[in-house]
Amino acid sequence: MSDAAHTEMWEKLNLDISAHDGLLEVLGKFYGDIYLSQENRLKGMEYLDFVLSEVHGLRIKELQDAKAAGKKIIGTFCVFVPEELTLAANAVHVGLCSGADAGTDEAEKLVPRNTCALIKSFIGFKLARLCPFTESCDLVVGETTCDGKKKAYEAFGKLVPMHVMEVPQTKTMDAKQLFKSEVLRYKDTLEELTGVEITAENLQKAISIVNEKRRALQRLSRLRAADPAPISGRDALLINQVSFYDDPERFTQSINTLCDQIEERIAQGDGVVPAGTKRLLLSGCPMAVPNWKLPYVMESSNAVIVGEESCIGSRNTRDLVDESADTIEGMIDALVERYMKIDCACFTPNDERMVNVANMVNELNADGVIHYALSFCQPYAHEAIKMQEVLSEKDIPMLSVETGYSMEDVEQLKTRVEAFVEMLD
Ligand code: BJ8
Repeated sequence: MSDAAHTEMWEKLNLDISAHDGLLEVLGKFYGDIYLSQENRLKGMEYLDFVLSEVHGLRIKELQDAKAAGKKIIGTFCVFVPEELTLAANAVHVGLCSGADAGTDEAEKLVPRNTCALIKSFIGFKLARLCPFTESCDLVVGETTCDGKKKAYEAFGKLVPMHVMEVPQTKTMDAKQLFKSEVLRYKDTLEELTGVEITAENLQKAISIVNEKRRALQRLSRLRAADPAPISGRDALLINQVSFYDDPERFTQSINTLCDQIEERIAQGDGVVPAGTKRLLLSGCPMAVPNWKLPYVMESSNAVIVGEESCIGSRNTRDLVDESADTIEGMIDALVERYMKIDCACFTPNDERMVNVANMVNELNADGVIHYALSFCQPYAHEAIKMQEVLSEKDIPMLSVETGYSMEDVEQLKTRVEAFVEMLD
């Protein structure tokens, strides 16, 4: 696609062209510094570089072509929205979270200043007319997870067509029942929007597509237990980020090809860093594109990231949907079971997250954990305190970091992370 064709498409989506050009320029530079400067990258990462370079170009063109062919585009902000139902309704499912400050002043007229950067960012991108994904959506699905998001959707719902799913805050039987009724309500909404009936046949196929995607990401995650680390944490994060934008079947295939290359690399004893480099688990809030600041700081501090315990990471891929059901009711129950295993900090209690983090430390041979909470994120800031206690009982070192999207604190973060890495045995 030519530059002119891109611009014409963005104009049709009513983007602010000069502000959008400025954004792409900054992003391109940032990507070059943080990603393309890495040495010894796997060949398979070229696919990810390409997808990211065309994320506002060819991928948006694909969405527009899908729309022209009658498909609907569904945007989401949370891994609680079942992608399987979206795909079964022959619609496209995309993530809308963003990881850069944009339109913050305008966003602060709709939500309080002390709202996390992730929320301000998706509102700011909409108000500044910068996100072609949001502009392509026929429906945006929110969810009642943290207070910040559920209140922000009241304001955001005035700007886009919106459906909000109620996500319970506990995991009792009643809570599961509530979530089941919300899954059924989402199914009805999709059927009405798309005119496609969700049947046992199309849902079974969709469950299998999404499970395959998760299996590929699980395979990648397991391979990262090797020492030397065969892939950087930055690249693994990028893969998880791209999983929210790309066509799921094409993505699965490319990640499995990449995993074949990783297996060869491990068999040869090669890695992206020397054996014995300190290994860190990154745990906490999701990191949307282009929120690469902390991973970059960590991997420039004589350490390598070996796992991401977040929704753009293992929290989204750890559990599969049971594929044994052959009726629509059975499949809906299997979806509810799987989704209610998500250990988001919005739940109370949420002890399984502590267990899952400790397990990841063991499985991935991590030397320590960096807990990341976005500034003003109450749920993850609370759990940082609890996690510090739980991990210290197990003699697992942890550093708690709270930060936003601005680059102002990079040097300060680097000093703290370097000191943490130095004290790891
Ligand atoms: S399942 S983690 S994707 S809610 S950082 S907006 S929690 S104040 S993102 Fe999340 Fe779903 Fe949970 Fe995952 Fe609120 Fe915190 Fe902001 Fe957050």
